Amino acid sequence: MRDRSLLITDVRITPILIEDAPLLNLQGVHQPWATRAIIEVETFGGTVGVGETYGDTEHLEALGLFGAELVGMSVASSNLLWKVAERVLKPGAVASSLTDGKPSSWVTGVASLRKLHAICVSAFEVAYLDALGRSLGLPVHELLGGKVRDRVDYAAYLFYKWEKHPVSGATVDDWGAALDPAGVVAQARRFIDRYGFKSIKLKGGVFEPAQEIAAIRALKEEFPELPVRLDPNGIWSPETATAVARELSGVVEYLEDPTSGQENMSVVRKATGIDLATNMCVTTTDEIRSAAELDAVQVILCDHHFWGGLRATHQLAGICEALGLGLSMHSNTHLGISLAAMTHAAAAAPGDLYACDTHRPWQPEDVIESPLEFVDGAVVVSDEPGLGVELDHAALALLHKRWQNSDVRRRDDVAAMQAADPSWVKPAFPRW
Ligand code: GKR
Ligand code: MG
Repeated sequence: MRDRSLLITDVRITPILIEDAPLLNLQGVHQPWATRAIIEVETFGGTVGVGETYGDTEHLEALGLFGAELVGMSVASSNLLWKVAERVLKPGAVASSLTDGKPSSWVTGVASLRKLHAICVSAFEVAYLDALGRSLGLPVHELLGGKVRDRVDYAAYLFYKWEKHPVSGATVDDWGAALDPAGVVAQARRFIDRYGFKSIKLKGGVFEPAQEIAAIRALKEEFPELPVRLDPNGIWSPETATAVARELSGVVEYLEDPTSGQENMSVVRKATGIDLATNMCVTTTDEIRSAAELDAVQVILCDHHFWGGLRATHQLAGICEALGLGLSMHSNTHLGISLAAMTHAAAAAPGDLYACDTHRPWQPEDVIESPLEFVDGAVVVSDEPGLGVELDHAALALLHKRWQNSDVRRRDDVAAMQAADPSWVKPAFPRW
């Protein structure tokens, strides 16, 4: 007998804009505002579950089509979300940029119909699990089989950055610029003093490899006991990546996407034996087999937002364990609902987990009451029902109003860079 109280009576998708710092990457620079979408599903029993995902126009349209199909479904039936995706999200019904096989501007592999399905399923699966957990009085990690760790470690995610946004002049933070090894080390020191992070990741692909190697060496000198990673988002040729790997062998914990594509990654691995991680060349389940056969990656960075949700993350953890691959988590600009979801998924993931990436310290705002904190580099896993977070309705309304009053509708780091430097062109791969 179906529990009527779990049936969905309303679905709300609220686009918002959040402040973002002028963080540099291979494409350009983060805009002053980043888009996100906040999902709410309300049940007949009056419970509301929340989710958070990408908020650019094309995703909002797809989420809208998808969300409209969910009234009357049970929040205990997230497997059926895949069926809804197959029925509703077809080429022609969604923006072609979401399925065109080109690299996504979120630097998360290529766009595909399968990935779009996974993105929409994930956004609502998190909200379903939150609502179900709240209704049953169980934390989300228990709906995933229970936590195998009480705390989830996150990494200090360093970025080369400007002091302020060049056009608006906005300073989202008082961290100042970080444009050389000394600036990067100072940023790491502040991250570690403030949050106690025990792993360091530097977003690279911004400067010539020699400068980024110098920054990594400076970090290692300053924090010899901490593992350090470098991620140039695939912008080096296999030859350059091999040369960098030779220089940084024994210095970095792993190199993340030093070059593009599984074949090139495999070349670097074969030549150097260095461990390689990815959130670009393995981003869907069907890409895992070839990567394992080629020995192209040793660590997969899961991101529940595009892997298909928290249960898909759990499955991926099992696959990684079976194949002897390491697991970590990828992040894009996000707020506290996503951090809570990542923490529950990571808490329940079997096997060893590398400290997870998070952009969370870079965004000063949130849409939840009592934002989650990093203590000793970790987030303590909540045992409260659902995700364990409460939506801050006033904050949500404010950030939605900002979205309504603005014309920022999607992430565009290239345009943001061109606003500062009209001669900037999106770099061709490989750049170095
Ligand atoms: O936020 O600029 C950024 C990152 O470059 C992000 O878009 C990447 O997806 O963090 C990411 C990564 O690990 O590749
Ligand atoms: Mg990466």
